[in-house]
Amino acid sequence: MFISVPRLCRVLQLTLAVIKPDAVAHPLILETLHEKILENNFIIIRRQDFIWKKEDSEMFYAEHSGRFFYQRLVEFMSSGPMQAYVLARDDAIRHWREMMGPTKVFRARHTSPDTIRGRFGLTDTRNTTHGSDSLESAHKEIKFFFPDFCVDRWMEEEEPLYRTGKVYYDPLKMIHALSIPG
Ligand code: DAT
Ligand code: MG
Repeated sequence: MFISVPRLCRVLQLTLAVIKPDAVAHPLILETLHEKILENNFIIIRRQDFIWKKEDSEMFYAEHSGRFFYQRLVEFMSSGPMQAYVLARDDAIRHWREMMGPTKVFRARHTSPDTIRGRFGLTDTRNTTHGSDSLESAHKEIKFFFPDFCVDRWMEEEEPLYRTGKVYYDPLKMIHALSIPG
């Protein structure tokens, strides 16, 4: 599957998307979410499975420590496998968050039933997906999951190639790659 050049004319932005344990536990939901990512013209730069220890959850969600849901959140995020993606697209951060819908599943079901959380979320904690909420958090979160991935270097060296070149989807690795010219 090639993404043609004209659709990729605006500068690409990176975001971190995570499919949380509640969704990874259900292969059909996981598959549907992966397809949604592709249908929405995201370029999958990295994709990897993770299983967190409690300490990883605590570190990632440190900003929420002290909130009433923190312990529940930390335990849930270390309760089973997750799948993390580095996604590229124009306006990727906003677009992925729009696809996810509101944080609170019970609200999402009413106000945005067609969003990911509205369709698949189980509770306000077990809400199916994560998405970075700003450029700063995307940088930080991509580094958290993929410490060898340098966002600045990717933006400088790879972004122009992914935006203007032919991008190929590898169905076995389930990520995109640049096609070799000729
Ligand atoms: P988001 O994941 O939409 O960025 P957030 O950063 O405010 O939302 O919260 C992080 C996670 O914490 C969220 O995905 C699920 C959990 N959470 C947030 N608010 C909650 C609440 N009121 N009750 C239960 N879990 C909550
Ligand atoms: Mg958040």
